[in-house]
Amino acid sequence: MKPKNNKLKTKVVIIGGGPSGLLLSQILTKENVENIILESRSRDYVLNRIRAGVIEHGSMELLLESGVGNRLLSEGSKHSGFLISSENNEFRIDLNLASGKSVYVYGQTEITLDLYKALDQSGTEIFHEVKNISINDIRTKNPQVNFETSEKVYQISCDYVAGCDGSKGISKNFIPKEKLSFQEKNYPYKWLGILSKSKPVHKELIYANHERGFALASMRNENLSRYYLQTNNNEDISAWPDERIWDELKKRLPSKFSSNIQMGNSVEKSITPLRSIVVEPMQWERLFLAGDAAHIMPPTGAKGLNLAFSDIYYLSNSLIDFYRTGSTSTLEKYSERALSRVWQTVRFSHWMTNLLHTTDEKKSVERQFQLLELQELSINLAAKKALAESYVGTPY
Ligand code: RFL
Ligand code: PHB
Repeated sequence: MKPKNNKLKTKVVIIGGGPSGLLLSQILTKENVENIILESRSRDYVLNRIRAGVIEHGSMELLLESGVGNRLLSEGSKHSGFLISSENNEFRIDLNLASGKSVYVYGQTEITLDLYKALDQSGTEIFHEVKNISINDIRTKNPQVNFETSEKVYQISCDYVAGCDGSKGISKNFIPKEKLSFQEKNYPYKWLGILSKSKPVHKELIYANHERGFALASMRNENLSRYYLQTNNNEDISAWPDERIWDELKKRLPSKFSSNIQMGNSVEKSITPLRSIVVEPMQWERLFLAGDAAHIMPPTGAKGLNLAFSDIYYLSNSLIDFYRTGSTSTLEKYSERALSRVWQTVRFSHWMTNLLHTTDEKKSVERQFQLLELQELSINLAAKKALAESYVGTPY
């Protein structure tokens, strides 16, 4: 029998220790707003999850202000453009068209590590491998969060709860169903990702539109490449040995790049379905949702992590404002402010996904429209500028 009811008290309980939860904790801790993180996985598992790589200008600034951006600036690489190819021809999107801004290539894994180091230094409490979280009394001034570890059963009383537990998290289940709307779109393809110890094929990212399907050549550093391939929804990772992936990448990237591709061993391989989901509202009483817990989108625009960070910007500011002034007026506006940026970003990710992926019907009207739009984008400066502005991220 586990000992019962170890009682704790804090201001904000953060459910989920991914990038959203860790960054929220870091910003609150810097402002002396006490908080506790509850994470269902082990620290090692969280630190080894390979995900995002492209960091918007605003995310870089937010990380710097939060005291965790120095390594991003010294070890990440600044990218002022990327290539789009259509069959064998490519053109460049100059990100400087967006008021001179750039993006940074720096792995989500590294950001998570930087955040853990900062939180260790400040002594923030993080419980790992927690189970059976329940949120109670969320409509009162004194919500309670119950959970278990392998040794003990805990109860934390707090002022607010932040649900930062990703798309499969449990926080949103504590909002009455009739209060929530889920808007969902599933795409008819998946992304197969491979991380390989090899020199990237080009110094900038290449988004490749090809009749065989979309491909993306990305990187983590000059010795670590990250590639993605569009696959059918019914495909399994076991059907994709490394050789087949390299073969397919060579076919989909323009020949001047694919002839240089270095085929290193894969360090990680994964397959992800593509979906857009928006949960509204992002607040109910004293429970706030942020990051993937509230929205996910296809990774084509490199937006998920960046959008999670803009939520955290709004949420942390609102909480800090409450603890400074006692007024809940900015907290009450959180959901509306966050959602306006969410919808813009989900729309952009959807547009970029449709522009670059192909369906089985190669001669369809959609394919003709797509090729025309790519051709237009390759020559139209206003269209390039609009894409650059969305890609570096709208200000918040
Ligand atoms: P996360 O990262 O899912 O973290 C949620 C955390 O909550 C924990 N958790 C729980 N904890 C306690 N109790 C429970 N019941 C829990 N259930 C879950 C989980 O273990 C986890 O630690 O959500 P967060 O923090 O909101 O961060 C979001 C980002 O991870 C995500 O949006 C990005 O990775 C998306 N994404 C990209 N975003 C970008 O901005 N740029 C990119 O280049 C980019 N590339 C990508 C991506 C996502 C990808 N996949 C795998 C979906 C590329 C890919 C392939
Ligand atoms: C990545 O490097 O993981 C990456 C880059 C750009 C994207 C998505 C993922 O659009």
